[in-house]
Amino acid sequence: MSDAEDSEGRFGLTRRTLLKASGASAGAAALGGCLSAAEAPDEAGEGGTSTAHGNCWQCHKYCGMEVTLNGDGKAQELHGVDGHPRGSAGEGTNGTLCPKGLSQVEKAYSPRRIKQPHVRKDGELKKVGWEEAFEYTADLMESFDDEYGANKMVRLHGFATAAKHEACLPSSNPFKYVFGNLYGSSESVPHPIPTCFGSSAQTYTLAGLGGGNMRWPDFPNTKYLLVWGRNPLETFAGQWEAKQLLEAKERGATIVTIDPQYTETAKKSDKWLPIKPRTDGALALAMGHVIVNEGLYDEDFVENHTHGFETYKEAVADKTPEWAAEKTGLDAEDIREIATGFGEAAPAAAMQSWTGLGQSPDLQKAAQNQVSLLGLVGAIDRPGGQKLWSCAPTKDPFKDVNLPNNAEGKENPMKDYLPMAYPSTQNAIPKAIKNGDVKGLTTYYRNPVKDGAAEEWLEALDQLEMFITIDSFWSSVSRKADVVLPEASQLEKPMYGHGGYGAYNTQTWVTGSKAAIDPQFDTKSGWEIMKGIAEALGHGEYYPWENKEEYINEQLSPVDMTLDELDEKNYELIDSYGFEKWKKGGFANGTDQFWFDFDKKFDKLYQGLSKKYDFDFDTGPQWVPPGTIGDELTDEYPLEMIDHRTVYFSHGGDQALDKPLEQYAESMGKEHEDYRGNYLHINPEDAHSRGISDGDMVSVEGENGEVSLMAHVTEGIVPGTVSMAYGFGEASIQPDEEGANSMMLNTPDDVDPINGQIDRHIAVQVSSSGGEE
Ligand SMILES: Nc1nc2c(c(=O)[nH]1)N[C@H]1C(S)=C(S)[C@@H](COP(=O)(O)OP(=O)(O)OC[C@H]3O[C@@H](n4cnc5c(=O)[nH]c(N)nc54)[C@H](O)[C@@H]3O)O[C@H]1N2
Ligand SMILES: Nc1nc2c(c(=O)[nH]1)N[C@H]1C(S)=C(S)[C@@H](COP(=O)(O)OP(=O)(O)OC[C@H]3O[C@@H](n4cnc5c(=O)[nH]c(N)nc54)[C@H](O)[C@@H]3O)O[C@H]1N2
Ligand code: SF4
Ligand SMILES: [Mo]
Repeated sequence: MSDAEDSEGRFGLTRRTLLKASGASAGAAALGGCLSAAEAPDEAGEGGTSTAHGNCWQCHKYCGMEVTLNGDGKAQELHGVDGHPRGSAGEGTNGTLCPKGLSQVEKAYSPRRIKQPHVRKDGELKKVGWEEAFEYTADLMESFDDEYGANKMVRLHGFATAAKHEACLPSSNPFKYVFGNLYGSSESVPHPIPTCFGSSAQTYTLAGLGGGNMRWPDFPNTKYLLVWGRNPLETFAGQWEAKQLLEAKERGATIVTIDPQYTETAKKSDKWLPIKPRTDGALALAMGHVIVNEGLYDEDFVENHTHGFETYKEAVADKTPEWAAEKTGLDAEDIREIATGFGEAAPAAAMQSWTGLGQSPDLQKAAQNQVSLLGLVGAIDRPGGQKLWSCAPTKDPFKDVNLPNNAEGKENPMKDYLPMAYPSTQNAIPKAIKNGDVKGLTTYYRNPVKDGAAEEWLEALDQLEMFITIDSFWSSVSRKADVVLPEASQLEKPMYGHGGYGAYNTQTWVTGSKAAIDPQFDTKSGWEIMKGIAEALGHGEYYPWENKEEYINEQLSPVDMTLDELDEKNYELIDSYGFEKWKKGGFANGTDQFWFDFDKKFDKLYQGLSKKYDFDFDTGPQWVPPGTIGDELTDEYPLEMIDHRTVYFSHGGDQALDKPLEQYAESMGKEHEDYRGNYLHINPEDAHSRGISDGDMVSVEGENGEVSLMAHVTEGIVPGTVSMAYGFGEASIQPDEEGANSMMLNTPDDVDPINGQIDRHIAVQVSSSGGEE
């Protein structure tokens, strides 16, 4: 057995928690930074409890944390921070943490964590110390460079590094700087395209709103909210969002949820429109038809700040609610009602949309029709409308070290696999590995096997000449790596973030905290891991900072603050800003107009697309029926499978923890079952005609494969559609890989041809796989 299977634990202690403990004497300060767990004086245990701050990073939104530590400096309890921009509804309101945030104590001390660095020796993963791990990594990288060239390695990073759609994540990206700039790997696959919501992100950006701004309206002023292909009461981007949504409802705003599933948000809404998946384009056009015909649009905005209105008018002219009712399965009167409600409330009318319209090429045009409604009623960056957020100024400390770019001019190993209009792709990487075009991979806080082409990924990972992972839990992915560098979780490292969307709609802010506890086991923060690799590669000169706190102090310098000062309260409000940003700065499409029509940029592209698929694509809004590019439902595969998130898990990041697994099973009323996987949500109509009862194990089969999981028979999903939470099954960090990985059914070529977004609408058949678990 390799060392990778090992899993016992021990608890650590920091100098800081000792100093903060009420019983620690002034003399403790004189001990300097050299206390380790083993050296901790016994008296520390008698000091009673103390508190420290933290910032939750489980879904990467920084909710403020108050950490209660016992006399031994061990984290005991977590609470929210009142007034926190992401963890509360704003000034004078309570801060809280969601179930994922609250499970951070379990995460910190979890025996399932990767407890020390591992490197592959004689074919097996062996435990090593950090020094040896860094040396081994650098040697491996150097010989890989000599043999194949550094550019043959692809970088996959999660949110731990800058993600493009999170406009205010730290604008510094050590992962990119070390593996890209210093080492010379030219290709990385970031978010949001092509794994998150590429099909809509690109469209929202072309229209001018920007990929991210479709998610967070100006809650305090909104009167009408369309939650459209999103479930923010479970997928809130921080606690503030769910709270402000519920406050808006209490204040009298109308909330309408448009979703094939009766989500937690649908339950709290004034109206649920159970739409057939991939038919949103029809609904949006019909709404536009009503708004134009009733004269509810903003003539001044349309005339002065938009492009292509004539095309738009033509596109909606014959799209009556009755026409859309037939496509969507909705009631024409409901369509008329929400169109009028939205139009009358504008500009205090907004939308919340994310992956629901972002994970299928058939939805790309739907997203264009949808975002057009905001331009039509002028509800962009006006009180109560779609907000354009601002961030506090920050500094990228690497700006001062004259970082070279050793990747410059190197060939992109994925160049032959790229989509039509986007410079990177993910689903084709396994094929590129098989073809020998890509030979190395590094992943940081990321598991591509749950995203798409799962089976192909699992095979391809075995064919890599070099695989370096920075992760926290063992899985069938991390076990395949040649180097496994274990990262410390968020309570164990300093954190810093600088604003954007949040509880303060017109104020920028910063938040940050020092480490509340020491890195557990023999782990390090990602920042330190990058520094270690850079130094071992002989690039130490580009890491002049002693530690992450010093580095964060530089990031904070534009707001004239240190991490010590920020840690006192955990957050600080910085500057005020207002509305109608587009008057000064222009739209996200780089012009001073909102685009109904993409003719200025996508003319040729849509001509190419029309040739490729037997369909006449327009540059303007239009109806694209499901199955035009994506899967068509057939007699063999008559059901449409989608997937979803729950409040207990952030993607595939916490299924190794017991509490979330228990809570999830309880929420499904299945805690008594000997099963901790995910569930297939299926309508009674579809279940009973197949002889399936609630709690049965079922098999889901598509063109590319078959998976098995437990059925959850529920009216809360429209007939003809089935859905499961992802992050389970094959390659999951769930210790037994229980449940199903929906992406075992995904075919690698099933992507949005324009941007490479992985298609997560798959035609399947479901059958009983023989009784209960
Ligand atoms: N708890 C939790 N919160 C999270 C995350 C997490 O993993 N866990 N991840 C974060 C990230 S990175 C993201 S991208 C967001 C995603 O946030 P959301 O987009 O809210 O994610 P889901 O909960 O999957 O909700 C998508 C909804 O779209 C619906 N849907 C699917 N297909 C269609 C369709 O064709 N039409 C319509 N109208 N609806 C459709 C599904 O039924 C589902 O309810 O969540 C963020 N917040
Ligand atoms: N089937 C399906 N797949 C999807 C989606 C979907 O809707 N359906 N949504 C997509 C979306 S919107 C997004 S944004 C992506 C996100 O996907 P990713 O960026 O890949 O994020 P996670 O799934 O959270 O990453 C899981 C990995 O992080 C590791 N991990 C957990 N905690 C830590 C830590 O503290 N440090 C480090 N270094 N590693 C840690 C886990 O052990 C695991 O290996 O997923 C996409 N994948
Ligand atoms: S919403 Fe939950 S998981 Fe996300 S940062 Fe806040 S507490 Fe953590
Ligand atoms: Mo995402």
